[in-house]
This record gives sequence, C-alpha cells and structure tokens, in this order.
Amino acid sequence: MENARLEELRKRLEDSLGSAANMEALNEIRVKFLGKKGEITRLLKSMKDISAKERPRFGQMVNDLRAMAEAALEKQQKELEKKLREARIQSEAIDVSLPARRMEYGHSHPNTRAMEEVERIFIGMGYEVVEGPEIEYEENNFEKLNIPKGHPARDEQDTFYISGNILLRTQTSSVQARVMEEGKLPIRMICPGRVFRSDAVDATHSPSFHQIEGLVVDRHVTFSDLKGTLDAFAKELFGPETKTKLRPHHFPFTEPSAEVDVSCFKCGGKGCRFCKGEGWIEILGCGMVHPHVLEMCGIDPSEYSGFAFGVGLERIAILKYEIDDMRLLYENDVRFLNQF
Ligand code: 2NL
Repeated sequence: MENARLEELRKRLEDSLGSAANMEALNEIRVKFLGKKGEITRLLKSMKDISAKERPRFGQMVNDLRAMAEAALEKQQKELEKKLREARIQSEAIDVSLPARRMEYGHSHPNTRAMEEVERIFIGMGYEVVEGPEIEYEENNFEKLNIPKGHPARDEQDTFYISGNILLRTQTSSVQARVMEEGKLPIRMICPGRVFRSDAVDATHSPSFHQIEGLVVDRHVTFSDLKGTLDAFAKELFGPETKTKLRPHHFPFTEPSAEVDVSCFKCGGKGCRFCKGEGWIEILGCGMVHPHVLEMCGIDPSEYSGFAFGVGLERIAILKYEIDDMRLLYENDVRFLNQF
C-alpha cells in the first residue's frame, strides 16, 4: 500500500520535472513536493501513523525519494541555468566581421564658411583680422562714428541698450574706432563679428546677425583704392567674370558713400529670377571715412585719409549658397545644414 503511494508520487514528480521549462516551474515543483507543506514532507510527517515494524523501511524509502527529488531538481536547475546562459551569450554576440556603423561628421555652418571665405580674401590682400567686444560703450558704437545724440539710429527701437551708455553693438565699426584710437598707423583691417539690432525676425531680418567691416587708413588713400579693392574682393568671392558697380548712398560715417552691386553670378547680368530681373545684386556699403570720424578717433584728416566698408555676412551666405530665408541659418535643423 505505502509502496504504491510512493511509486505514484515518484511518477508524478518525474512527469512534472519532465515538463518544467523554466525556473518558475522548477520552483513550483520544489514547493509542491519538498516545501513545508509539500507532499514528501507530509509523508515524513505521517510516519507516526505507521506501525513501528514498518517504520524504518518506510522511512528509508521516503528519505530515498526525497534525496532523489533534491538531486533531480538540482540537476534540472543546473541544466536550465546553462541553457539560459547560452541563450544570453548567443543573443549578445557581436559579429565583429560586420562593417562598422558610419560616423556622422559635422561640418561648418554656412555662416562660418562665408565668414572664413571673406576673411581669406582680405588676409590675402594684407589685412589684419581684429575682434572686439559685443557689449560696447555708446561712444564707440555711435559718437565716434559720427552718429550723434538724437540720430534716429540710436533710437531704442533700433538698439538694445544694457544700461545708460552701454549697449549691444549695432555694427562692428566700434572695433575700428578702438583700433584708430590706439593710434598705430597705417591701418589695414577687417573686423568680423556678431551685431545686434532691435529688429523683428522675418526672411531678411534678425535681431542678431554678422558683419564684416573693413578699414584702411593711410596717407593718400583714395576712392579708386576703395573701388579697386572691392572689385578684387567681388571677383574673388563670386568668380573672375564678376563686374562691380557703385551707386551713391548715404552713411553717417563715410563721405562720399556708396552701395556696391555685383553683376548677377547666375545670369551674368542679363537678368533672371535670382537677381529679380535686375542683372545686379547689392552686396555691401562703403565710402571714404568721414574726416570728422578720423578726427574724433585722434587721426589728423589733413594728413591721413581712409576708406571703409561693411558686408552683411548672412547676405553673402544667402547669396552664395542660394538660401531663400535667413531664418534657416539660425534654426539648426540638420536637414537644412546637411545640404552644405
Ligand atoms: C553696410 C554699410 C558700412 C562702414 C560700414 C565704417 C567704419 C568706420 C568708419 C567709416 Cl570705423 N565707416 N564702416 C562704412 C560704410 C558702410 O556698412 O551696409 N553694412 C552692412
């Protein structure tokens, strides 16, 4: 009778083990047979109901069964662990013979490219590149450039003031005023940098943009020097076929002043969609440094003369790379930037 019960138990244990596919199932079997209220444990507890004569033999058999159950569970657990480990190693395997993932290299922003291109051209003509502070005194930004108090350009609508006489520079000429005041002559310099104006953002305006201004001060500097310099610059930037044309203009810091157009580098001057049928594209403003500016910066205008010009960098970038909206330059959208 007891033998049959033990045999049936052994059979059920073996069947359960045979179908246990994971650790959870294995644990359930352990609890079911060997736990505190498990079937084998219960058998051991029922020993007291067995006749004293039968007890040793029965005890021996239950102990054997328990030992067998423990060993079988142990063995199965080891096997399962090994299987899991192998599956994990398999899934984590790296095929070192596969091609490497491609590195994404960045590249310069169109603004940076345009800036470096303009710098390269003027360095080639013997100019020095000078940088200065973006936060300036009103004096350097306006007064010394012949923009006196009351001039419309000084209006808070156009300029970001930080406090009384300190502002965000509206032009990089402030750097040139500083250099002139240092008093070392002659001067042949460009000053690239960020400038600020209280403009609303649209396709052609931004409250912060970049300028490259140039300044030459020496004895006998003439308007033809200015023309020749800017013509060489335009040919270098837009190609040797490029023609330049000066139109009279007004700037407070130069006299006479002009705006410079280049022949359209798309159609060669015939007129196309790019130049809006004009054949010409405006690229910069320039002029002979106003004698009053020289004077205010400590240079004697009866002995020295100079020319100056200012290029909007974004305008150059937009033209050169055919970008139709300046905002794209500031949005840092890689889908846009990757095209250059
Ligand atoms: C423009 C026009 C210009 C200057 C900038 C300048 C600087 C000094 C003295 C005289 Cl220190 N002039 N700079 C002169 C003429 C035009 O910029 O349309 N820029 C985007």
